[in-house]
Amino acid sequence: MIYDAETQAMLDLVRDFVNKEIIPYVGEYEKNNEFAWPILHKAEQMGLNLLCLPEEYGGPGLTNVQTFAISEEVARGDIGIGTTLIANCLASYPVLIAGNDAQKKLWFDVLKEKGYAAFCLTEPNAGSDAGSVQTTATEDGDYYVLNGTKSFISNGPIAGIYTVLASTKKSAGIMGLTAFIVERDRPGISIGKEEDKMGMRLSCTSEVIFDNVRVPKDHMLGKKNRGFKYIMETLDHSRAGVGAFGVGIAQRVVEEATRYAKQRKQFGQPVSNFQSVQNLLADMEIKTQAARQMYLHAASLMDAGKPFSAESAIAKTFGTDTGMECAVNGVQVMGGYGYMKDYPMEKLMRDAKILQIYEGTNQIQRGVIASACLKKYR
Ligand code: COS
Repeated sequence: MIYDAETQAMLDLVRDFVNKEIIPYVGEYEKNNEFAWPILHKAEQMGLNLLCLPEEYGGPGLTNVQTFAISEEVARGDIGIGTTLIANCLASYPVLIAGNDAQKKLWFDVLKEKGYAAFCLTEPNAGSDAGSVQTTATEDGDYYVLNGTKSFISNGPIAGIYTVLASTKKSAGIMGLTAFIVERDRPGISIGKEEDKMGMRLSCTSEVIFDNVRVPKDHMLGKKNRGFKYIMETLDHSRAGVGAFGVGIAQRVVEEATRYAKQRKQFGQPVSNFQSVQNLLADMEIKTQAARQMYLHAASLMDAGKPFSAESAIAKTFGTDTGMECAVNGVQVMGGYGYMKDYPMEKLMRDAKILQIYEGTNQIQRGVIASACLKKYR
């Protein structure tokens, strides 16, 4: 895909921001175990936390191609910063898919004011098996009363508003799940355990606990007991964006590894002269370029209003497997130095791993892709 001039100008701006304001500083924040608010506030000024806001609600009205291409650029800088900013899109999709005008206005007004949102699906016993949600929403007059614990929630501690999947009919399994908008300041919401992660350390991840939280009935998204479908559609959408994150990491790795290989001398010459190193670099470049086309293809289908579920899963799987493979090989190109914290490569390797896991493991994605094949090829 060749970007139009407007998209290319946006991407150039973001790349410049990432090079100047993200890449030089993230290592230090991570070392000091500090949340990178100063970087995030600068990113907010560029609107990077509001990428998926439609124009009618005061947003940029970007296409999916633009949103995901920008996501790649941000991920090239840091996956924790990327997840913090772009988890807002994941949290917003259920509202975009199933919300009415009043709900969209409420959601985007709070998001603009507070800056961050979170998507509350996962629970201790509902990970890949997303339909096993145990959080309940019980009717009480004009309200639903929510009880339960959500886990591994990106932006949990900093979000001003949540999308939450809860059971409204226990006996009905996935056909008894309903989606809600829940503001953070409702009584009964608290933040539980904050996770200490291997990588993606500049994103905050926590439990969000709902203890008799009263939510007005007009905060229910779409139809009662149809929430699982909206959440699956949300994940179909967001997964191509995770593929773009994988491409961002892969792109950064190939740049760092090539630069290093050109200046590192062994046997009296730069190691970039050796074919074994060149082969590693070439494979990184091939897969990075291929993975980029995959997420852009899924995004183009979305923009054209065509089905994209399998293509999004393909983009997620290949993009994030590529991110991980490139990071592992990037460490290899740099040898012992790649393993040390003095260089960014070990962080890229730790960061890449989560992408093969979150928003649906790559094993789940392969299941989605295979079931599309089984329907398609008769
Ligand atoms: N779009 C719309 N509706 C969908 C859907 C999709 N992509 N996938 C499933 N559904 C709906 C359908 O209505 C389906 O009913 P039909 O038989 O009428 O089509 C119903 O849900 C049940 O589908 P299925 O039987 O495939 O559901 P499963 O419980 O087997 O789960 C997977 C399917 C595994 C794909 C799903 O649970 C999943 O994506 N898991 C991973 C969750 C995840 O990503 N977790 C991480 C979140 S971190 S943010």
